[in-house]
Amino acid sequence: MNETGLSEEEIRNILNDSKGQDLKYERVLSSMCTYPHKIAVQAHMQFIESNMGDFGLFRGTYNLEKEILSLIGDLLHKADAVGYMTTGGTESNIQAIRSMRNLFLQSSEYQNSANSSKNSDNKCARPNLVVPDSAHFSFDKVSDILDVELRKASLDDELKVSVESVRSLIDENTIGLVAIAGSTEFGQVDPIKELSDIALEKNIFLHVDAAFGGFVLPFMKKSYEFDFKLPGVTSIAIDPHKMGLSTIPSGVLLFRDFHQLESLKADTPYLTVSTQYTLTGTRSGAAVAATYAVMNFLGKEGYRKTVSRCMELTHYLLEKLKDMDVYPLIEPVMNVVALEVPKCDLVRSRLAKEFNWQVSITQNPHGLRLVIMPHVSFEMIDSFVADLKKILDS
Ligand code: 0PR
Repeated sequence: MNETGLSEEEIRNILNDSKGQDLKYERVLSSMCTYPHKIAVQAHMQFIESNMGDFGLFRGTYNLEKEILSLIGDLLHKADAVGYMTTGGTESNIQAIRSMRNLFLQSSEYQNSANSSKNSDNKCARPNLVVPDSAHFSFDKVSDILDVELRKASLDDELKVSVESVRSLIDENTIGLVAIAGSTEFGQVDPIKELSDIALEKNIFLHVDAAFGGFVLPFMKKSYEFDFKLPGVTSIAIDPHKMGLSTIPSGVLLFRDFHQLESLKADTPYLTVSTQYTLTGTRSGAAVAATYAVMNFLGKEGYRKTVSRCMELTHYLLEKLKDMDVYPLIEPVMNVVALEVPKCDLVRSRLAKEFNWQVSITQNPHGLRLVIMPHVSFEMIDSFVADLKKILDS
């Protein structure tokens, strides 16, 4: 660090230069994030210093968080669900599984088996979690951090998790299941009703990762069963900083029952509040205000319009691609499209190098992946398809 500071103008110039090196979303078809709504940005700036890690100092922001939880709880058919605002899907997934694991380790069956293994050479078995093979990589982090074995269930032809495969992986050390409502690569929704039935039958937890789909599915014309309406669903991750049009970092984790949240409790003796359930200590109150502002500004009607436009653009894209004999790997459920394109890794790098387009790749099956976020326009799609055609024809 320099002994004396730079001038405001010097700092502004450096920042402008850095900002100029960032890609603009107008060339990005790979991201699950987008420009936050203007009203969210304004609220974020107004609450920039607010720290939810010590919310006794920020009672107003704390009340906004409570309102958000009940708005999202209501959207997900449980207005009295409990939870908190996280930094996004990764933290929500970690905390949901941490709660499952803590409650499993405290359970009387586990305690009994732990006591009996003390008297023999048997080691206490490691808890396991059954996730779809399509689960986001945050679950690999979960496994590592929490020392929980990850059992990956296979997918069916439509890239939904196979219920039979899930069933076959469950044993007495399974702490719970994960279902995805909007998979990262394909935007697919798992058979969550069936998984909810299994969770109830086996008396285990079911976490729904709706980080992306949570702000899409409730606003679609077709109705999907994926939330607390299903009695086996015990927790949900949903991210306002993706399709919710809020600022980063805005995630929400909701639990069906208070005892799940309580299992995450830590004492915080020297703060204005004596307990914390969160993973991080210091936590952005700006993201809370931003999420409150955009959710109340748009209302359900606003989100319905946003989702409907993204879906219209998705279908427009598919129609144009049909003329070029390019088809999706599965019929898109939401605004995530995976295309069957020969040599897609090469196509992806040429799109970036020659035309500055950012797209991504799905692993299994291999395809070119596009996310049609609210920053996408009809003109953007026209121009992207024209550039893709040039590459495929050459
Ligand atoms: N669960 C699902 C279903 C997700 O798709 C993601 C992120 C997460 C959890 C984790 O969320 P956080 O990244 O908020 O912790 N999915 C995208 C991905 O990893 C996130 C993303 C966003 C990637 C913007 C790129 C990008 O430009 O691919």
